[in-house]
Amino acid sequence: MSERLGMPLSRFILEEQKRHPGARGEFSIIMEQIAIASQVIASHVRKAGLVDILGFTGKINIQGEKVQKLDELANRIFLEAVKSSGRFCAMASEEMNEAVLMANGGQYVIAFDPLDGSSNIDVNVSIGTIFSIHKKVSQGEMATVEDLLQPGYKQVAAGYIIYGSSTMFVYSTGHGVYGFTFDPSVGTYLLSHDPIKIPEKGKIYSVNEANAKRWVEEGLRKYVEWLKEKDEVTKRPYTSRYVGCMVADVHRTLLKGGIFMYPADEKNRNGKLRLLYEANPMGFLVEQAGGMASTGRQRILEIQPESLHQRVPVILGSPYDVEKAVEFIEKYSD
Ligand code: P6P
Repeated sequence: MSERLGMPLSRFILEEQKRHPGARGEFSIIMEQIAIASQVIASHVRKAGLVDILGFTGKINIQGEKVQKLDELANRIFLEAVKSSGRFCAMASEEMNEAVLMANGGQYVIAFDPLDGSSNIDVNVSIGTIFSIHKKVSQGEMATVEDLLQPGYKQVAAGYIIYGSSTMFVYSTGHGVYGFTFDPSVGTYLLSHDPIKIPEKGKIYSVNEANAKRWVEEGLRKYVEWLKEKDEVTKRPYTSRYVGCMVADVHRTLLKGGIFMYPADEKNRNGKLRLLYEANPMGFLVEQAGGMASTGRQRILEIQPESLHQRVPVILGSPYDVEKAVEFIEKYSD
């Protein structure tokens, strides 16, 4: 039992900085601002049913999805917090067609999904915020899109906030994954998961099976049918859990083990989930927790991004389970 449990997020970040020489106070400022933004977003999410911010703005975002008012609000809140930290010179968001590029001396860039799973807002199911942070690599004063188009293994930090039965802040700076639970009586996040380690093998698979007939990979259809067969040795059949919000499904997979998938299908030839602000940050966290994150054909974190809103197939979770899915893909690949 970690004696650090209950430690406030701000103190934990300072302790972590002392443990990693060379880390300046940047992360403290960055994580503090992100945490504050998440608390403001959480306050709006918690009363979404009461305040007339439900329903659509009528606008369509770059994904071709109707934009919920809460999506726009969350984007504005997160963007302002990131800008006010003064540490970022480039920002990309699911809610913004173009990146925000600045020449403000910031040495970091961030990609985020301000409110993932927003279709769940109106039915009071968990939603979340996801963020991915890289170091600026371009030489000029002004940030460039290339600063945002870096492979996932170069992330210096990634995390998510899940607005569920409790509000949790989960992040990693490359030295393990840590979970903090918001305590309203204290008014801040307290360390509750120190650290998060994904089980080697799970018993839960998480995928929208309605798409199964359209999946590009025949091997995944065979794999999911295999999971349903009875076998004592491999503890099958697995059980199925699917929230329809990546943050919620990945959070459960991190804690309980198993596998989460959003495969490529005939409608979404590159999958539905976005590389920069969904697959990369979640893949980074899952690997930091001891798991694996693959497209089925390659490690997600090794993909060289080509565009801000690029999509990729996602298969992530416990090593045993991801390796088994990849094995089926290879076996049935034509
Ligand atoms: P489907 C939410 O809209 C999202 O982007 C992810 O959070 C989630 O995993 C996925 O889409 C759900 O998609 O097609 O199963 O509803």
